[in-house]
Amino acid sequence: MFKRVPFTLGDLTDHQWGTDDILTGADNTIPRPITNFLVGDAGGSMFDFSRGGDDTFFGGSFNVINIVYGDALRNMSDHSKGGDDTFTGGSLHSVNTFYGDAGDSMSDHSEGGNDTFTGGPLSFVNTFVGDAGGHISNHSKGGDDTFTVLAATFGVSNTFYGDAAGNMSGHAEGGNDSFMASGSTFNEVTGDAATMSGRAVGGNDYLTCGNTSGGGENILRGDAFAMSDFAHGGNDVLTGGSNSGSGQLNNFLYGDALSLSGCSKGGNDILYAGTAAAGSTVNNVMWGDGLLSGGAEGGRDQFVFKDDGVMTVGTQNTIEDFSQSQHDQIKFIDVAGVQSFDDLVITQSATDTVITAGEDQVTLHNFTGSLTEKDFLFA
Ligand SMILES: [Ca+2]
Ligand SMILES: [Ca+2]
Ligand SMILES: [Ca+2]
Ligand SMILES: [Ca+2]
Repeated sequence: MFKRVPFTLGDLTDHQWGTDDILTGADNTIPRPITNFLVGDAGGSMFDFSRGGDDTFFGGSFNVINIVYGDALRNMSDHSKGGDDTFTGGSLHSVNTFYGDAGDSMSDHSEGGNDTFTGGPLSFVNTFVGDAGGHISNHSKGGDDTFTVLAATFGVSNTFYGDAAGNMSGHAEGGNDSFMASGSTFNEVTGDAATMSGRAVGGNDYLTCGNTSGGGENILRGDAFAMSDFAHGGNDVLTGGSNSGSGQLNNFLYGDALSLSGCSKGGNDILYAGTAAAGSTVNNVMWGDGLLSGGAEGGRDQFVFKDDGVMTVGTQNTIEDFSQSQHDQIKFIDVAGVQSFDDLVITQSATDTVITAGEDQVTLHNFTGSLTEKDFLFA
């Protein structure tokens, strides 16, 4: 039987279960920044069959640093389980960091909860880690976490890890996480963990950068920076940001990771290029998997170029790892004058292949094979 216990500075153990609390950070009234430090259940670690409560956090406003831990400040091990926690960012110049479950690592059979982060309209710098600030190992699992920031001012920056900011190893499994940001100038988004090794499996994540009215940079990785050993990427959907203002927006999309080595395997991912309005610029650099070495294998990926009226993908689009043997495909949606393979103009330029589709253009870097109807989809 579980026993409900209020917040403790120590550990949660045995069948202790943290209460469901509402924690509100202080607003700032002085000219220097202040820090709110909020923890949902345990100031120490969680062991045995302990559980975190479902907590609700509100960050403070006006030049405030909010640092929030949904369940445990330190580690989660054994069969411990995080609660489903909710964080809402403060307004005006707040800097928000939210760890959904453990500030440090998760091991054994621990499980992260399903946590939710919603940024305030003027939350300036947001860092979200869905489950563990450190590593996830053994048979531990990340929860299904959700991050949303609809920024109202220019210059907002978001960093997101769906599961762990460190390594996922052993038989660790990432959750199915969701990232959605619009109006932000810089997004660095990783679906699962910084690195994945052992037999870690990435979750199936939805990572979406919305519209900005000006330049900026978005880096989206479906699973990790680097995958090694027998790590397996999830089947992720990545959407680059669009640009309705001036300046240049750069989208870097990696279906799995920057590098895959050992016997790691990429997932089957769908990558949407970002768009730009007339007079603004978008640059899409797309990798279905990442740089493969050793015995690493890529998945079956789809690269989507979808125009939306005056918002088009334009001509600065490159696919870095298009592969016919992996059954990758290129899809054009709502591109004016392009309904079938016959509407495409395909030329070679040194070691590249250039596809012209109406006003849009896609370059397949280091690809000199002959493209056929089977390589394309139209809608
Ligand atoms: Ca909690
Ligand atoms: Ca979580
Ligand atoms: Ca993933
Ligand atoms: Ca892939």
